[in-house]
Amino acid sequence: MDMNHAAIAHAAEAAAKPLELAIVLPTLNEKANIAPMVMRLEQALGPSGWEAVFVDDNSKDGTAEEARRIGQTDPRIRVIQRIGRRGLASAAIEGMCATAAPYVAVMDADHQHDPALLLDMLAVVKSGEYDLAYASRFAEGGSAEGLSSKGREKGSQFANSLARKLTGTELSDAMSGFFLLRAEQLRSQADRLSGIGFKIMLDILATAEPKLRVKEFPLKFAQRAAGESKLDHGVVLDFIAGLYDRWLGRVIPTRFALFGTVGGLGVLVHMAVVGLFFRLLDLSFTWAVAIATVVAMTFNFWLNNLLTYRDQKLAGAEGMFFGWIKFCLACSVGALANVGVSSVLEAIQFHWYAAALIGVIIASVWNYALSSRFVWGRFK
Ligand SMILES: Nc1nc2c(ncn2[C@@H]2O[C@H](COP(=O)(O)OP(=O)(O)O)[C@@H](O)[C@H]2O)c(=O)[nH]1
Ligand SMILES: [Mg+2]
Repeated sequence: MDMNHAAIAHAAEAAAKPLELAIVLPTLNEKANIAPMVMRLEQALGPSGWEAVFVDDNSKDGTAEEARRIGQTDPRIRVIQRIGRRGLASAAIEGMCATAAPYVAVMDADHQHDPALLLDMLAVVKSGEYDLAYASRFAEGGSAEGLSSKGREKGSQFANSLARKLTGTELSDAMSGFFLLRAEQLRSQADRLSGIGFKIMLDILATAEPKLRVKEFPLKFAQRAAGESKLDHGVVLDFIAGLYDRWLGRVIPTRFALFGTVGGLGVLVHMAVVGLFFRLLDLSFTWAVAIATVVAMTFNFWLNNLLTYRDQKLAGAEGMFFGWIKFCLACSVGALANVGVSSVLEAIQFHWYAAALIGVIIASVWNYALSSRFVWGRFK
């Protein structure tokens, strides 16, 4: 190494800052957005002192491979590839727990969030003046033009008013997915976060004890660069699920409660269809029950896909068809268990009402266990 090279190497070393900030970017089919995002991060944050953690839920388009390709020559770029897992909130939590950086930020990988805000956000948290900095589309100077519909804007405003009650903090954009805080703070409350739904920042604010001091930064919410949106924001449902999860989720898990509620509605559908075909259309009872069973299972499959598993929804004709078949198979296992158990209980002198009810509960646990694994889960 001649003198010149040595001097340059030395200068580079001196300039290299220790790791300070990790940017966590949950991804689902964002391949084309990765390389441009890395460039923008570098522009905003300089050559060192940061790393980007892409948390990819095994995207079919090769997002994880793309991030790895860049990571081979750029050690600031890291990948967590999750197999058989879905969900924005849990991806963000895992990413934030997977870094040595003292500060963590979460942002979307689709270029709707502007990385240029990161340094200012970091500065206010680092100074100790605030605990959490976030980018708001509705703060003075921000804009929500990138929001795809009026309905979503309305939903966001409704969410803010609910969030105020939940967190006791005035937020102009409670649904923001772009925020920064001390990693230590996040880790200290990670086991209290639900990981369900999309409102991870809100969850952090609601579970923090004592309350966090929050600083807003106006965000010009851009249009998504490449690819398409994966989320639909059922704001109200997210809130109800979130609230339930906080108060009762430890006793009866949120997803099972949703599944059970859907099942209850399915019973109503079943009864209505039996009534229609047996009483009104004069079909034989057996046929009426058979038709009602198929209708109710289809209804339950559809509603569970929409509500219970909305963060890992099946889509496309093929996905829906095979999902439906598997759901029906899962339910028939539950139905067999139901008939078996309730018959035995009735035979050993249980009141018929209790016997039937216990049969239903056992069947729904079975159905839930099987379908969460084979219809929407890991082995789908
Ligand atoms: N890891 C992971 N990332 C997700 C999931 N759903 C969405 N994302 C990512 O979260 C960010 C926001 O999602 P997007 O579809 O743009 O939502 P929108 O901006 O509200 O339309 C993007 O970077 C997505 O790739 C998921 O289930 N898992
Ligand atoms: Mg987006």
